[in-house]
Amino acid sequence: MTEASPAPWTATVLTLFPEMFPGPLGASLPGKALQSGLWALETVDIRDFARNKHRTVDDAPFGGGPGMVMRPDVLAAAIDATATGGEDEALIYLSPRGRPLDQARVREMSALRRLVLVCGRFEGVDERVIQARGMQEISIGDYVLSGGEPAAVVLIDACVRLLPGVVGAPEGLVEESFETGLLEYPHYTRPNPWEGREVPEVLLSGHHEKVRLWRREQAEAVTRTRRPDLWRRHGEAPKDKT
Ligand code: 4GX
Repeated sequence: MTEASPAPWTATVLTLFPEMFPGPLGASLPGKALQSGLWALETVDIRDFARNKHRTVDDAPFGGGPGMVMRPDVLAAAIDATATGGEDEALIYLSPRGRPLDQARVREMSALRRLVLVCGRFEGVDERVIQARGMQEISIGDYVLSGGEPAAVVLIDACVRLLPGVVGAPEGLVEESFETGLLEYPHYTRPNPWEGREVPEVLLSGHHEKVRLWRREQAEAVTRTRRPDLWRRHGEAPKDKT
């Protein structure tokens, strides 16, 4: 007899544009993992929860000003029909006002059972629905998108690649930027030379210990110059023996 497999890690996206999914999540690594049932994707069309015949989801801001705001009643109805409020689930609003996304947060979210991601359009959503439903606000960076959907894609992609069985060699994940607290060392492959540029000699030497030390130096140098913020935090973090 074959066992029914338990529900996989699931992303449920609340959006006015369900046709934007799976989008890039249907290709490459996340796409293959989706096909193999290692994770699941659901979309909920927020407009299905509109209450009038015109299916209105937005309205003018109180206090005046440009643009439109997503109505709290419509969004709350979509959330209440979707989210369970269980502690194996996170309810997230993607917004430039949110706490910046980082790899530690991605790791936590990939360890849950389900993410419910709310994608705002217009100037945003009524503040009261964020409070009333206890939504976590997360930003993918200091720039403004035309909607939360590309941010949801980014967040889901980052989570999915950490799920068991999605990335072939999990050792590779440990060495990565942000897991070590450093940016990655530079990579090289054939041909050598290429356009007159030589691959660093040490990489051709076969001395594994020298290669390891060279890569560590390179990672430190690039982190120090490009990301002084990461470099300072790396300096504060407890070091391992290597
Ligand atoms: N990281 N956007 C949210 C609507 C909006 C506008 C103003 C709150 C205030 C974004 C980001 C992002 C575009 C999603 C605007 N919400 N999301 N949307 N940066 O730019 O996550």
